[in-house]
Amino acid sequence: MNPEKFYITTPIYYPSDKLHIGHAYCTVATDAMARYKRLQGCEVMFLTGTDEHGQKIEDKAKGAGVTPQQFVDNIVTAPGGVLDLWKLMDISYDRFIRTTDGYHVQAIQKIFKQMYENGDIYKGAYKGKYCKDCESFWTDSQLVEGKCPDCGRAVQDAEEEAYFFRLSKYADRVQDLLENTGFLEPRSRVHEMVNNFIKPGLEDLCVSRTSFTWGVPVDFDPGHVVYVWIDALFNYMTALGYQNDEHHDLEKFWPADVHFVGKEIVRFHSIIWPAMLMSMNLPLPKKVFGHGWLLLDGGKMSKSKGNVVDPYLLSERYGVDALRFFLLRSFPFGSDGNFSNELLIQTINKDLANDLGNLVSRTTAMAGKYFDGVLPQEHRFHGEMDDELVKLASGLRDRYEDAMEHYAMHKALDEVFQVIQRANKYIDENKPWLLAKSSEDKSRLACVLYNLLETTRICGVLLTPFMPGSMEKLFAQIGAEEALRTWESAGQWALLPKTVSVHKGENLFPRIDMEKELKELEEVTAKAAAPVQEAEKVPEYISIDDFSKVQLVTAKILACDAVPKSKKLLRFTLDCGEGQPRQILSGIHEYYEPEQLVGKTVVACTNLAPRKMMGLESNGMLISAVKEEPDGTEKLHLIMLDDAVPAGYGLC
Ligand code: ME8
Repeated sequence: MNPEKFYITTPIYYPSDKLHIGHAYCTVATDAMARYKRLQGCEVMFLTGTDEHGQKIEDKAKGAGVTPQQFVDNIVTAPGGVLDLWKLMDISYDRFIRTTDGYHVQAIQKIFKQMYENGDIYKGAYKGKYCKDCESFWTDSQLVEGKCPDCGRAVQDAEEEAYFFRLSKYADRVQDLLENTGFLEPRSRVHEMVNNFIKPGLEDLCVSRTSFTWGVPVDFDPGHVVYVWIDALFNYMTALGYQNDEHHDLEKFWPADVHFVGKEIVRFHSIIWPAMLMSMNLPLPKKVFGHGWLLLDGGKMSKSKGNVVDPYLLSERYGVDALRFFLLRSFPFGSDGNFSNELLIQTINKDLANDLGNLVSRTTAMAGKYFDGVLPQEHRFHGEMDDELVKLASGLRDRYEDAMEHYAMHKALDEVFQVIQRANKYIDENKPWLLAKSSEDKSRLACVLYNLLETTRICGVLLTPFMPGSMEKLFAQIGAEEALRTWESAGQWALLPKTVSVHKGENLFPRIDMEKELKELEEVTAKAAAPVQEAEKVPEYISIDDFSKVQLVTAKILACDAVPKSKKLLRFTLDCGEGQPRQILSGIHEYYEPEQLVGKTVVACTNLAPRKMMGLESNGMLISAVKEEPDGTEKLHLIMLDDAVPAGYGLC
């Protein structure tokens, strides 16, 4: 029995750069699953969206000279953005959430407060490392060669007053969930989570930040914003109406049937997410499935490495369905897969042009040539010759279902293509062109073509979730009416009318000339990359009005000492010409000893909003030059003026 409801999600994407084909991989997989479930008659909720808060977005927006909201809008809703990409890729999502949507923001504030009130969130001080790219906190022992263990990039010291979630309290329950239920798949990821994260000791998780503002504000403690992952994970429920009145599907669809997520974010989904739900006494999702990465030249595709593949370019050249098919046919969903243009073209040529395309075009062409497109009533069945194909095609739906239920989409496709290959062999065995020569063999010829059409129909139904647009065209060519495109019909043989009308149409998947195509592809890719590099060189101008908003003054250092318990922070008492001293904290202890600095004249920005660090208020910022050292680290040099300049003078 199929469940009546099915709730499936993709991760919500960071709109910090344009999405690449690695992002499309997960969304296409989710779409195929959602379409498969709809085909089975389930009421499906397919959720996707964008995860729009966090320091990375704030920094990028600053760099681009726009507000964070303008920055994300430009990647999500502008032409060529995320919404357009999903439209192009035929993604049939039912709901799209943006974490900047008002209803979500308010719901997150309520959730945070409830966890604070139930005692699972408490206030403390965070000291450790932070990877801005992954928006992840790390302890020293978790770093790999001093770098972020997920992405290998440099981490920064993070030290601030913060709220913590009592993750440690849930360690045993989460371990039990992972080890003793089917919550996380593939199974190999269970060992990774338990051995790498739970067994070494699960520490409480820092769940608020104060060093930037682009996030959901903690409403009962201004200055704190909710850690972006807490904000992001709850999207799966707020999008259904949890803690808001925008939607009303929570009862119907929660708990989710499956969250599809990339392997690097399995940790968040299989440890932090269930622990937070346990804290809120909420039902857990039924499954988290961690898929592998699309690799290019052996490394994960990522914009910052400059090795991304553009899904727009590939869909334009080969069609959306060929691209969707390639992604799910070529790589087992749980494992990494090496993307290459050769593999893409090879897959299109072999499976789509040769196997499926040939089966359809040969069958429809012969029906046209020998019967003017309409098969006769009389079909002569030949047990020995027909049984194997008929049996294989009739049982296909069950084998396919078995694979799909285990999220093994490549296996389901393999089952379909075994039948398609068998059908092509059946043509060679039966030699319809010889049967056509004798009028006595016409009924046998009709039966052969009919068996081929039925096989194609069943395969077409089961390929619909993967290539919806092309399968509609296929059904039109083989004369399969709507009623013969259903899940029920894919489990039955001989549903096409005996006198079916066939229409040979356009070639569904034209063969590609590999050598010529690879050369052209190289040229277009190079051309497409060029304007981006040019564009990146264009400076982001600000107006003089923008500049004049920044109040820069000369400041004399009256006193300086280290902030207790902080490795980085120095506390400065400054004369900024205001009649009373001003206190500013600056994270430069690694570069200067306090006594070196007393008496020096420096530059301070005095109209930054006051901010608390380690319990002390900082009223501005000292200006430093950032110098990159030969080993790649950055060193700050305070801008110092000579003694001729007194304190309190403005800079222009
Ligand atoms: O992680 N191959 O967002 P994101 C396969 N906002 N999958 C890839 C990939 C590749 N080369 N590159 C990226 C986030 N992905 C969070 C999610 S959910 C509550 C918050 C996948 O835009 C990646 O593994 O960085 C992840 O599952 C998804 O794209 C979104 O990545």
